[in-house]
Order: sequence, then structure tokens, then C-alpha cells
Amino acid sequence: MVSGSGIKRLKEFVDSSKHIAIIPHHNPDGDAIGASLGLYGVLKQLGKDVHVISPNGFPEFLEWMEGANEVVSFEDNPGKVREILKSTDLMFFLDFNGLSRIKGLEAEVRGFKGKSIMIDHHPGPEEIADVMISEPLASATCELMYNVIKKAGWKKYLNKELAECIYTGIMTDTGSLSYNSSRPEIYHIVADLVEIGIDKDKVHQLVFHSNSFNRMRLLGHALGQKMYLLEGTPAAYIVLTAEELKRYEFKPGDTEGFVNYPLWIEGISVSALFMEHKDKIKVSFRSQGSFPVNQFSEKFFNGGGHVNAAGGEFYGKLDDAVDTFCKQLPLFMQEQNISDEKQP
Ligand SMILES: [Mn+2]
Repeated sequence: MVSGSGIKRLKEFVDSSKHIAIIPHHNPDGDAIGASLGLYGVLKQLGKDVHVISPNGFPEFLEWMEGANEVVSFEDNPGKVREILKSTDLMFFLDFNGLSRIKGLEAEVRGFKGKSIMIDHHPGPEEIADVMISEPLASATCELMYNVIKKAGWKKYLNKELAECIYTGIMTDTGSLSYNSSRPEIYHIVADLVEIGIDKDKVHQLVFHSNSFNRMRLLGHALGQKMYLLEGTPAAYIVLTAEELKRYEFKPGDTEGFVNYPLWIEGISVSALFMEHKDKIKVSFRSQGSFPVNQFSEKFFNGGGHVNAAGGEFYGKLDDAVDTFCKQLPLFMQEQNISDEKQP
């Protein structure tokens, strides 16, 4: 899945660089942080001066990862990041394919004169790097990272701790191998990681069984009081106001995965989550089957992503965001010629 010529140039870049920065996307998830820390550990063993620079903080449930306490957040520590970037000669962009995905860090990266490598699995990449490893069919950037590490001849550096980082991304981006994971290669990779010695069950527990009491109560509230069906369509959605988020002491990452729950309803194949933040409405979309939530989000919510998983933003009132969704979704479905029936 990762081409030989891409790997050859990647290796040349790494061999000829001393100071390397690894950059995941804003609000990094298990895949972005897993791929970053997996690569970080390998490059350190190759004797490189490496830093993982995240546009902002990352969720607590990833803090157990090897190297996690060395990640530098640009939002929390811009001075340190600028200092690091001064001597950086190679940058890795992981799990994103457009510079707007790194928010405030974009301005710092735009002026960068060194070499860059992108490794990502989102569709529609922008030309942001000298080497672009872009594979929309891959389940996760961590899947690509495993292939990169193996093909570059670095597998010997992939110890148990780093293999657990890589496994985390595959696990979180596929809902524990429940979707977007039908290619046999993924299971060969997982088998390799188990052979290296990962504790698969422990990783699952660390990531998924570490909810705060408030997060569980917020989920209960969202499903019990704030989930709606969009009559006449196979869509359901959840709406959370700023007051509700505050009531349950919302922290970034708390609503991760909420948008998947409406899909568990029989007959529902499109799901949306609306969250009222200070300056904007954050929206997440999921679908099953052919409904392209990335195109829908691009058209109405300034967003994008994958066919079945996308994000977006709305600049206006929460009610107007929800109205836009309720009005435009049926029309968009007609346009796309998508029937009401749940698609397999
Ligand atoms: Mn990903």
C-alpha cells in the first residue's frame, strides 16, 4: 500500500536530517498521537533529535503512551515550539492533508524552508509536502506508519511500547476493527503487532475504559434527552448546548464517539452531533453506506473528511445550524439519489 519510491525518498530525507519535528492534526486523536509517538520512538533510536509538536493538547486517555509526556503543545507553549522549529530540518505531517488542520501552527509551518513528508489516509490531499504518502483506502495513519517502518527497515526498533502506539490508531480509527477494516492486510499487521508483544486487551481498556464520571453522565444526557430523529429520513442527531457542556464539566475529547450512537438505531444510517462552543458550532457526521457526509459537510458546514466520517463548523446560532441540517439533508439525499432505506 505504501509505494517503494515514496519510502526511498522518505529514507533519504531521514538519513540526511538531524532535527526532526512530527506534527499531528489539531485535537489529535488516537491515530494521530499513536502514529506520531510510534515514529518518534523509532527516530530517537536512529539517533535523531526529534520532537512531537501538537497544535494543542491531547486527550487524557492517551497519556499512557510511551513518549506522551514529551509531546509539546503549540497552544500551551508557542515559544518552545518556535525555538524547536528554528533548528528543524525535516517535518512529518501525520493524519492530516491540509495545513488548515493544524490551526495556529499553520503560520509557523508555512515559512518552513526544510523538507517535509506527509503520511495520511484522508481523501483529497493538498500538496503540502515534498513526499506525500496519501492512501485514502488505509484504515488509519497508523496502518501506513507500520508499513513505512517495516519497508524502511526499521521494524527492529518497533518494541512493545511503540507497537502499542501503532495498534491504538488502528483500533480507534476502525471502532475496534468494526468498520473501515475489511482489508486482510490490517489483520496481518495486527498479528505482527501481537507477535511483537502488545497487550491488545490492555490497550483497549486504557483507551475505552477510562471515562470520567461526568463524561458518562453527559453521554446519558445526550442519548436520553437530546437525541432526535429527522422524520422521513434515515438520519438522527444529537444537540448539546454550551450550558449542557458546562453542566457536565466538558473537556476536549469528552464527546468523542457520541456521534456513532445514533447509528445503532435500526433504520438510521446518517448521524450528526452539534455542539455549541464559544465562537462556533462544532459538527460531526457519520454514515453507513453510500451517503457522503464529507461532501455534505463541505457544502453546508465548512468541513470535510471521509465518506462515512466527517467534521465541520457552523458560524452562527446553534438553532440555525440544526435547521440547516434538517432542511438540507433531505434535499441533498434527493440530489444524491439516496433512498430512505438503510444501506448495508
Ligand atoms: Mn486517522
